[in-house]
Amino acid sequence: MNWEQAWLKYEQDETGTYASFLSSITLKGHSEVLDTAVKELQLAAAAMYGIIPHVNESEKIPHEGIHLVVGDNDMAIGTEGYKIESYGGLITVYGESDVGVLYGVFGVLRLMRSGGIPDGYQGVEIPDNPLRMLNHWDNMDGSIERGYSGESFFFKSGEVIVSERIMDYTRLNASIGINGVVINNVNVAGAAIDLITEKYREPLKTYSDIFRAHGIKLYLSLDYAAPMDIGGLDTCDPLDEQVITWWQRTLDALYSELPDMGGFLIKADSEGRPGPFSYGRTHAEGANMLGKIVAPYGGIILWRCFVYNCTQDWRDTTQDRASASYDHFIPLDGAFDDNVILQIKNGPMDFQVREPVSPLLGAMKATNQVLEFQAAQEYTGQQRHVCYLVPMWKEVLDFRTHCASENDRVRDVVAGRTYAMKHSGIAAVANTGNDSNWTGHDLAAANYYGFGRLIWKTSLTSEEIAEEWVCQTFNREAVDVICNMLMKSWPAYEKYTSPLGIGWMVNPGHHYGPNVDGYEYDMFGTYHRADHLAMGVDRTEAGTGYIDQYFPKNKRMYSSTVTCPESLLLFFHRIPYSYQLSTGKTLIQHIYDAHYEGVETVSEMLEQWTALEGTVEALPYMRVKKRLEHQLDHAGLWRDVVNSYFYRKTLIEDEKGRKLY
Ligand code: GCW
Repeated sequence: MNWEQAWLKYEQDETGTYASFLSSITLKGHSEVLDTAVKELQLAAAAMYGIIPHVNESEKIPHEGIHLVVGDNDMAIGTEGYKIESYGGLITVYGESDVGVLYGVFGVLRLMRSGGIPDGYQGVEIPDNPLRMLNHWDNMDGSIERGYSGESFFFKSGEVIVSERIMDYTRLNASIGINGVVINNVNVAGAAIDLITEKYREPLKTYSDIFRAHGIKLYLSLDYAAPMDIGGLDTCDPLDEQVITWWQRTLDALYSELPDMGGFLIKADSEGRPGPFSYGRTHAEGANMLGKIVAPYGGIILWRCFVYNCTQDWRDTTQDRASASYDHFIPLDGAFDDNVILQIKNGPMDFQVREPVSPLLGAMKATNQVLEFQAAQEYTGQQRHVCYLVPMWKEVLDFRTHCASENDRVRDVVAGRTYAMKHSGIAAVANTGNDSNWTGHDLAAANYYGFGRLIWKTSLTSEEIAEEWVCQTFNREAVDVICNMLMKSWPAYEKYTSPLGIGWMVNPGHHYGPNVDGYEYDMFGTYHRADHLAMGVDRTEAGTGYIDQYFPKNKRMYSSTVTCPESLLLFFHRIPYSYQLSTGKTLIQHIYDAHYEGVETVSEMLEQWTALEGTVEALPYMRVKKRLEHQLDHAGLWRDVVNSYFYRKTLIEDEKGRKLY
């Protein structure tokens, strides 16, 4: 096997604490999901204690071991919730459905290896978000768009790979509560257009079977122009009868063989992708056409809101990329069918290290909404830098939109607590690949794990999630150090890259490494607008007017430089370099200092990690050390490039007299 088990490696437990529990499993009845649960317990028992548990099928309540109970409890825990109880020698896992029991079993195994299960323990868990999805941007040639962990484990040379690894991948997902997976890139091209055809049916059936046994649904990204690209039509107009018939026939055939497909994800009219705009149709017309076809199968259509003009003239200061999604979709609120869900990136731009929350979240009162995060670290160090994203995601989820007088936080909106949505939840662009440790950087697995855990239970803290993950991936002795490193990683990354919410100072194309003017002076650049006096974008009413998209309280907050959170100051305002921040520092001095501080933190992180030699396994130890050494060099480059740029623009000296090139 050339892959590792990440947080499911079930390290040998010499204390023997849970050996007696894991020696017998009692359950009533059969189902493929229950079988999965039993298998997982067997795996853990073998690896942790070298035992093979007795599996008993019985109606009677056992005295000891692990008891799996489906259905007969009187708690309203929903089809995915579970309850764990531990009394004497018995741990009982209740679920209303077998999937609930499976999640409960993963819950038990997690507790055994992190917080512990004391006698008398009782815990109920119900997922906060109905849809908990991963979106893979994997291409069928094996490459992964914005992938930093090797090649795809789904596709190679135009074929769908069926391997044992898919099983382990699925277990990792189920263990953190993921219930939907889109396996192919939203930019659907080449062989991927054919994924919906007979050609790939067999391997997709295998995927769907494995997923189903773990409570997960398979989704595909669609090419909106498929009726033309593979259907031989000369249009993909969603109101054209031939187009509708083509989709109907194609998707009927697909569902007849894959009846539990979850549905489809679509990127339309965005960055060159085809879509309904070409035919003068709205996104609602475009999405509902597909929605109607999959509705009888219980299928859903996830329609992305990442729609903007990527060829904006830099001289035109009235247009603002940040405003685009809202402008496109707000007029359509209420026009989407109830199995169509709009998928909205967390910020109005594109997964920068710091962005405000997308004003679209919460603004549509009559439209299903899914929030999209990016676990793949496209703009946050590409999994060569450590950047633990859970704290960022928590800030997004905790943000008060003021769209209602209560239950108005982003986490309420996407959980479906604010408005009566039929479907809602959270998706992340996945950060996995076929590297042996799944995520390239061993510490990037904290984002994979953390995403699942956070969206299951948004009240978990970033520290709690990090601690659980370290206990299961490394060991208890490493918890303090690794959690501390993780917790300071995002703030550090933010400090040594682009300042105060402005973003984008990366090399165009691959997006790695500093290039302050890379996007600014590309054909369409409109990002930091720095000159020798000031920088930042005025998005107030005097500027692009973007702040109008927020509910009044937030609009007021962002409109003034005094109340605007300083971390977003340059996103919302154009600020002279001599402007004094709340710390008493000028903007320019802040830029210099933050860049030095960020690099300092990375140097601390490297020292902390080095002290773990012998505490964590040798292989991951070396892998992480190498990446941290690179990070330190590269953070230094960021600091010098950004600081020198602003020094040369402004000719203002660093008060601390440090080296500026
Ligand atoms: O930011 C851009 C990425 C593209 C990506 C796109 C999107 C899949 O650089 O690689 O395409 O976002 O989210 O659709």
